[in-house]
Amino acid sequence: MDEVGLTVPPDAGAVSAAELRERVGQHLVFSIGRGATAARLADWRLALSYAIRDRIVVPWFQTAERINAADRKRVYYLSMEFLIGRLLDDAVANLGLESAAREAMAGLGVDYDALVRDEPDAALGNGGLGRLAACFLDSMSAVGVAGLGYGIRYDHGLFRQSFEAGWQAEEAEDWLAQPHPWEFERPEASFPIGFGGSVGPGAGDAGAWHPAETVIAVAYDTPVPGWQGRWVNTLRLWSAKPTREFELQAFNRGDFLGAATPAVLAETISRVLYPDDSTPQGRELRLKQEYFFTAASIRDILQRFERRHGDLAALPDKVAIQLNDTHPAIAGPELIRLLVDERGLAFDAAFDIARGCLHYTNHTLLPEALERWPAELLGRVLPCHLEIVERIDARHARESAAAGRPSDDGTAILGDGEVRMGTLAFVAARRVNGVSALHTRLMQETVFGGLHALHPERIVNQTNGVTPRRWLHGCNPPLRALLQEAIGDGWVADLDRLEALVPLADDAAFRERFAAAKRANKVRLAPWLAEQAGIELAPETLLDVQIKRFHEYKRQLLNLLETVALWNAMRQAPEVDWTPRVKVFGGKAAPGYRMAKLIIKLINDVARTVNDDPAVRGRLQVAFPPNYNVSMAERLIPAADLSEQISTAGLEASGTGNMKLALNGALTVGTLDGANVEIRDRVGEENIFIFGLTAEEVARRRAEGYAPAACIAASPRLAEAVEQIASGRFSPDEPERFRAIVEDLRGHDRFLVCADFEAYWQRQRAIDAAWRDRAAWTRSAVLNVARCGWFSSDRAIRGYAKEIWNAETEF
Ligand code: GPW
Repeated sequence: MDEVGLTVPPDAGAVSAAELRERVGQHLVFSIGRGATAARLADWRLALSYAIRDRIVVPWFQTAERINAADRKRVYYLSMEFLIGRLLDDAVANLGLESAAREAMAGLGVDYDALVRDEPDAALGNGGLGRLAACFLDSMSAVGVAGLGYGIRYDHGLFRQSFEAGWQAEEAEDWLAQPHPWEFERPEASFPIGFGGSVGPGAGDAGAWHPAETVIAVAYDTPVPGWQGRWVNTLRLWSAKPTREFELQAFNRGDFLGAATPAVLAETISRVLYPDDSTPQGRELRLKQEYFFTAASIRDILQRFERRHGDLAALPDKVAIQLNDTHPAIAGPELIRLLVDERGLAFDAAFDIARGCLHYTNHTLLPEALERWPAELLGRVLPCHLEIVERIDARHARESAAAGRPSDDGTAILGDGEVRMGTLAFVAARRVNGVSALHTRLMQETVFGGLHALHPERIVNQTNGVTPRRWLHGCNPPLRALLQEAIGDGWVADLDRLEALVPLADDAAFRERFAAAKRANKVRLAPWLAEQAGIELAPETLLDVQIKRFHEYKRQLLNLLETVALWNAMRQAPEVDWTPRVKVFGGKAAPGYRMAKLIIKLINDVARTVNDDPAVRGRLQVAFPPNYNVSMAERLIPAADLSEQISTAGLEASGTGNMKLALNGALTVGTLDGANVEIRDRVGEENIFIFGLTAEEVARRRAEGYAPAACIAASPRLAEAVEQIASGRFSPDEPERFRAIVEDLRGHDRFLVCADFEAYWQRQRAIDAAWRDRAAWTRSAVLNVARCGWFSSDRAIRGYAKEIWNAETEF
């Protein structure tokens, strides 16, 4: 830097509003090419983003220098999804530049908040899995882990959802339609990635691979500043580009169309994020995406290692690779292939090195959500890797036999013509982790039972967490201000400090101010909710939210049935002083998931009926704002009073929305599932509304032959609600519309909605009553905030660093 005589901006943070304003003006003119009078909001936003990015670059270099100088062990987080959302406000806050940025923009006549909202969400993920990866990136920078995230730079992120007559419609998302100011293209960091072809006799003992097609993976780097800008890691996303040679050969032959074919194939690979959450599509393009970003990342990792180290046996001392679910599980075979074919190692030595570096996080026990690839497809797209998978399976079988395990214990990687990616990831990993205490225990007892018996030290727990920067400091200014006054701001980097609030829960004056902050958030939300969903939110109303992907196991249908039953009860007893509620639903369904989309339509039909009914006006309203995303979560979560976490016990691996809502002072109504269990353990039984069957009870009910009809018959209010849906009460134009839902509820009810209905109803009425004692409610809400510090993703990352990666943390 200094050697080339550049004047670099001094320390992050140390910039005045005047200086920042000057820099914004310069970027507007010289980077955007526009003058102040012609500038649109987006131009100002880009100009400010570049000015902020300038402040990150030097600490970014300094972080790299520190890591290199200390030869620190590096942690690579491989994830198909990074649901990062907007970056400007987050970067500004991390650098401590909030007042400078506001003042600078005000001086230029631009509203800072409008400018922040102008930024499109980077929606490179579906839901919890992708958002967890984003929180982990933030925390790796916050605690100073030498971390690097690898993923795909999708041209189109998760689709935009709208409602057409209440049905979900999907439109392509276009976050790159405007320049993305946070990234740096790195054309020099590129690797050819092959597909198909054949495996011939080669140098190593796995045979050399001759791919039929090749694309180029090109890196785009986004700096990830940690709290106070003291550490800056990188998110490296790969984009697929065509190889030039291919194009030119065809072009020279006069085959112009053929010349474009590789370009089309190449660019298809990073074109679009698959919109399926927890239900993998066994499509060839998806497999190619998985291999594409994994192979590029592994090559990048090896190259970085080999620039500084000679002995490949030392790889596990310097490199930890975390696989976010099985999507990058081909990393094992790929690393072995590179070590054997290109570095000349023996298979067993290569396997041991790979297993020394790789770690796998499992996020689900749902059998249909576990990835399996037809061996035929894998052999066609990645012939060499299929051979390596067979060798890994053979070695696993030998280890298994040596340990005296039966050969038919169901732990084979290959079986029924398929490759079981969870098993592959497990066998090739040093550590395998679940994402909540319950989930990890169930992993050990169920899906990975056989593998756990063989490798009892391998499965460990790391309960999920969320970043307090985005999910408290950023999204909840009223509460942040109150915390600042009450306990300072140490909590932002050390969330356990929220415990200092515990005594304040009994301080009436503090409770008043806490309630006022919640109220301010609701007042802030109201106009938006009115505009998006035609709902009037009075601040006295209990705001009840269920925001998450639509999936039957998450049981939005249970919430909806209770809504219908409550509507009936209010109509039948208008003289009762009902607790007023607004129920908010938010979330997307996979475009091919018919049942989930039908449930969305049912919610919209019920919402119309209920909201139009004068008999419940001011008492019950249902809002379903379209296109739930990270930014919408940032609006809703601070205002919420009640958090719906009502999955069938044993099926939600962890949940992270549950943590965000509790951390912002919403009380949870929930089953003993995922991390709800740990939330209860921390906030205390009296500050959470637990109901329903436990995971063990669910298993027992199913084993006994669960029949929902008996539950419906035993609950008149459930029977009435189901009958209304069946008879077209909410769909008079098409009475049969919800037949599939009704038949499923009455016949099979795989997710035990009917079995839990009465318990849920009773709990909700207890919630109505609890809301009336506002001092006691607020006391519980304060205690939720005070005791949820443990759910920081900083704690989770420190856990991974110590117990899985064996990597240092700087702070
Ligand atoms: F099925 N999760 C997700 F395990 O968001 F792959 N998408 C997915 O495809 C899967 C899991 C998969 C979620 C879990 O459902 C949620 O319980 C968990 O909190 C989250 O991953 C992060 O661990």
